[in-house]
Amino acid sequence: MSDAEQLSLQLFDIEAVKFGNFTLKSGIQSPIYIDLRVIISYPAVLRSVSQLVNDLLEKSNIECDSICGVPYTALPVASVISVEYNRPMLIRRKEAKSYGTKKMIEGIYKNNDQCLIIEDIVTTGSSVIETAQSLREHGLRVNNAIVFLDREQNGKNNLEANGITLHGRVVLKVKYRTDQDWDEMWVDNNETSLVRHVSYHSICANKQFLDVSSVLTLTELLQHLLRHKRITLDCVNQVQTFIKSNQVQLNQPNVDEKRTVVKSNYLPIREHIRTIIEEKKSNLCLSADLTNLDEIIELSKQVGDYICLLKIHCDILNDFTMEKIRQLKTISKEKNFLLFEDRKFADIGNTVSLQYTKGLSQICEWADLVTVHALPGDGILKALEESSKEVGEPRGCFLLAQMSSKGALTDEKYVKATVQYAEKYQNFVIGFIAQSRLSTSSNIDYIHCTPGVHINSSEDKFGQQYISPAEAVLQRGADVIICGRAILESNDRVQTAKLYQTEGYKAYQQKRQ
Ligand code: 6AU
Repeated sequence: MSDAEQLSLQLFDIEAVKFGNFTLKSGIQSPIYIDLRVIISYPAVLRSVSQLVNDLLEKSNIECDSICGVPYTALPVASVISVEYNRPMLIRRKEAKSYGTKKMIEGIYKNNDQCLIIEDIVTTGSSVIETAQSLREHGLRVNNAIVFLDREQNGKNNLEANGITLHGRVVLKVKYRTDQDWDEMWVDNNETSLVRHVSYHSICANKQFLDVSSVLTLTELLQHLLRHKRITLDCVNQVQTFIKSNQVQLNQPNVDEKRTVVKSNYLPIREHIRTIIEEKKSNLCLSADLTNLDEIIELSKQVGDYICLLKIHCDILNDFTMEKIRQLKTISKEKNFLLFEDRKFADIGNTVSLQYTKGLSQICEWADLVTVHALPGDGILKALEESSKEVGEPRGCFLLAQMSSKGALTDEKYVKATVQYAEKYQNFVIGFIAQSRLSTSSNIDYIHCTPGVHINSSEDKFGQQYISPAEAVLQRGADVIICGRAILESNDRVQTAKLYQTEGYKAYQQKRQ
């Protein structure tokens, strides 16, 4: 008898699975009742459940820095796995504490740590989705979940609607090389058939995907019980009819999460910006050169609907924390603009890669876009592009080709060399910071961003030079206008942002006709 079969019988014997006529919380009459909470009263059963979950974890070759049991039933399972198999554990609170640290996640973790979710039963999938989302918001990577029992009540579809894929008994993940790239296959040795096929690119481009494996499905559980005469065929049929006619739809599929998956998975960042520009009728990048991140967060809520990019200088912020920057990132997703850190990297490859990924600000983790100088040579792009692949979302940069300030040394020769670097790293360099339309040898539609835009001023006291939105777009060929003080120093930032949005987009449309 297999371990799963034996455990199915034990679950029946301790009445974790009952058959009869039950009124569920929803008022529905059900011929089956499953309550795995009782297993804590039967240490041997708790141990077996934990062991099977851990077996699947090992067979699936899932690598994780920590495990997190969904409260409450999966918590003891995760604890046993943690102690027995020496796997550090995290706990996700259901509500934040009202005192002290207000932490949502207990336990020790670092940014980008890989965390595996453990759940006892998946019915709608909502608690797995919620847990994954919360862990991700805290900087953890969550790519896998293991569920003990899949009730087969549409959890799979609900999860898929949220960019999460449920598949049973994955035992082998095969990576193989295609003409252009690496691909992966999931192989189910139970049926020796391919149960799933995912392209490596989609996993790489978006680690938002979550693969959920289950130790046991309800059908398997019923079969085990039938085989050992614990239940009759009639009972099996009744339960299966009930399950088929009670497929659950999540009331509010998590649209945001889905949108994120679709966007980052299918839209390369250059097209993503073009789409935002069209969708929001805005080619305005707000240069939020403020020194307080709380103020930027508030401002982004007010003007987020009118911009396509929000640019900051994180090194001038006196209250920078990763938690706050994640809040800003969440707003950027809600309001559909990209986050742009104007870091102006200009060092050797090794140093910029550290500046991009490490330190207090860990720019690569949250900035969709950064600015880079071509001055040090193209090693800088190689280093940044390589580092950018460590995160699950697309990343890109703008190369500084021409500057808006008086006396800038960016002459024609420099611009030409900059364009050549862009062509060499065309997947990572999505466009230029420039004062004119640059001629390139490929037909890539590089995004040209022009700073130094102001309707009421022609310069500042340090040599910044301004032109109007129409001039930037129609005469200089800008796609995106970058405006800072024109908006920040106005009497009404929201109205002024709207004005620059209107002016910029009017010119953008005119240019594209
Ligand atoms: O509109 P302003 O003058 O208040 O701000 C312009 C913003 C500032 C500059 O650091 C930046 O645009 N900038 C850049 C960028 C974006 O790289 C290049 C440049 O040549 N000129 C320029 O002003 O945040």
